[in-house]
Amino acid sequence: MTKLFIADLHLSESRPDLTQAFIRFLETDARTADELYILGDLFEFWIGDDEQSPLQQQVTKALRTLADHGCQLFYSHGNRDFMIGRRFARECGMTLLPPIYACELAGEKALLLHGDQLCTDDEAYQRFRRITSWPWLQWIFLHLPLSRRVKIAQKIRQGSHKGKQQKSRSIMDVTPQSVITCFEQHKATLMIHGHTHRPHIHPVTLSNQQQARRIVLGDWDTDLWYLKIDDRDINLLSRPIDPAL
Ligand code: LP5
Ligand code: MN
Repeated sequence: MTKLFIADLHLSESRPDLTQAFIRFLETDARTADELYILGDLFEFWIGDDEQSPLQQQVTKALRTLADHGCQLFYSHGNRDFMIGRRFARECGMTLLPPIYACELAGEKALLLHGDQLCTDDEAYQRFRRITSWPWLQWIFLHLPLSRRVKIAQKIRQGSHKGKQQKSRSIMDVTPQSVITCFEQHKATLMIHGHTHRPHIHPVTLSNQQQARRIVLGDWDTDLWYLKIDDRDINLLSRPIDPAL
């Protein structure tokens, strides 16, 4: 049983090389997998399933083809594409996961999540996250014309970019105590997430001295990153993305 995990591809019309690398990944690596987990921020931003842009259509087709080949697809929302809805998931043949998904992996209780939930020292971000999760606000946003939605998303992205320049590296990383609390609340010993763009396998010591592992996936930019778990083998892998793609 082979399971692959990816996150933070940030696909957009301005990076066709990333889209091509992703499609190739789906046609090669993922074809040999039984399950593919996308742990958020597949897109640079998402303004509604009704957008139906050429990029969305291209990605939908590639994911659907993989699903039709028998690979099970799972999606966990990121902080940039938290508006991905049931319609897009259905079209791709993907199952949407809850914000923290508990399952068994490599014989351990594991948690799958995007990771932004763990950055609790970033109070401005957590406020932003709370406000944008309000259903009535999302409803109003989704009923605006597409062109307005794109402008708002771009404004928020600019605000986020500016905001990040004022924040320290540690504030934008996970808060260690929040990681431990999350492990303990779910009685888990393995965690897989993205968001921070700092790929690594971290050992974590829980309050009762039990050992756990936190695996951070890498973002796709110059290199593509994925985690491969088969039977009891866990490998965090990367390779350069060919800019000529
Ligand atoms: O994404 P990244 O890595 O750059 O930064 C994140 C946090 N930023 C965000 C914002 C997203 O990048 C943009 C999301 C676009 C969504 C489009 C749909 C909109 C739907 C609205 C539905 C109601 O998540 C960043 C973290 C960083 O990770 C590290 O963890 O620090 O957090 C922020 O920067 C948040 C800021 O601190 C506060 C938000 C500024 C918003 C400015 C809005 C201005 C204009 C609004 C116009 C209406
Ligand atoms: Mn993210």
